Amino acid sequence: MVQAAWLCSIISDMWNIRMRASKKLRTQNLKLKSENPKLETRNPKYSEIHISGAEGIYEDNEVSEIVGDYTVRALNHPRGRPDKIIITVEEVTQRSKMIDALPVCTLKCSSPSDAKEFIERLLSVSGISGVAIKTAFKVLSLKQAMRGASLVCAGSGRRVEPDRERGIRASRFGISGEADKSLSLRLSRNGINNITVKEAVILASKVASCKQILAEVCISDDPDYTTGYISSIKYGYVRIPDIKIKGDRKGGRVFFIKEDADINSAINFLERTPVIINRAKACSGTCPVYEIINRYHK
Ligand code: PML
Repeated sequence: MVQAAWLCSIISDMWNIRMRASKKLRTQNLKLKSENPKLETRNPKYSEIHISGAEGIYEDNEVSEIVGDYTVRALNHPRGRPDKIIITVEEVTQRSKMIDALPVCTLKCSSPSDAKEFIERLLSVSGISGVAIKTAFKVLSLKQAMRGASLVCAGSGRRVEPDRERGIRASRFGISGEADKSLSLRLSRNGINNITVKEAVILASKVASCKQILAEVCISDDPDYTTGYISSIKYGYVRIPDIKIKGDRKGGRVFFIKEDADINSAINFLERTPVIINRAKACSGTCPVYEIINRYHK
């Protein structure tokens, strides 16, 4: 009974806070307006563009401060002012799984063509087939980036996410205060202690902790952000500068799943199981691809 009461208290004191800011853009073809002005007023077309997002798992006493921080972040993002901000504050009702952060390093890379070659090599040594790598490149070069990640079978290259527009949303992750401080310190020694890197490391660490996932590749859909990453338990979080040229709006995420995996249970873990990072690992500087390939983490 005592144990049950204790368990209940650590579960109900935690909150998952998620923020998503977006903006509606009118995408009406101007040519149509000149040809038929009525058409535009009757059928204006809009598409929603993603401005920013954030999430974490926090204690009761942090909720109002974090909601305030997320609101300020949403309103002041370099990608522009949103017209919709959704902040969800949801009680964590399951016990969180505690994991280590992935070790971080930056690949020596200075062009998108080198990046492509390095991605192929790193994915291939992670057990991803050529056809699956091809599928991933197709997804990452879609004109309109998917909202979430594509789930690609590591052998056959089949896409198995149930909804190809929405994709899979890695969610319900956070970092403990101590691990957060330690990660910041390690990242700052390499001059990369900023929210973008930190949040990407936290998300990638949760994804890599899913037993059915072999690797992840990510290219930001932010046209001004040209560093992407490949991550896995085996090689850690490998940042790839110049993965695309500045101004390119393409991007997205691909999770490579074992061919024989239980897809629904993997999706359930990625989207719904709360995971907290409670230890940061080594962050090293820039290194060549062969050094990363020769360095196994597990
Ligand atoms: C994003 O949030 O847009 C993805 C950023 C990925 C790379 C972060 C880094 O510089 O390590």
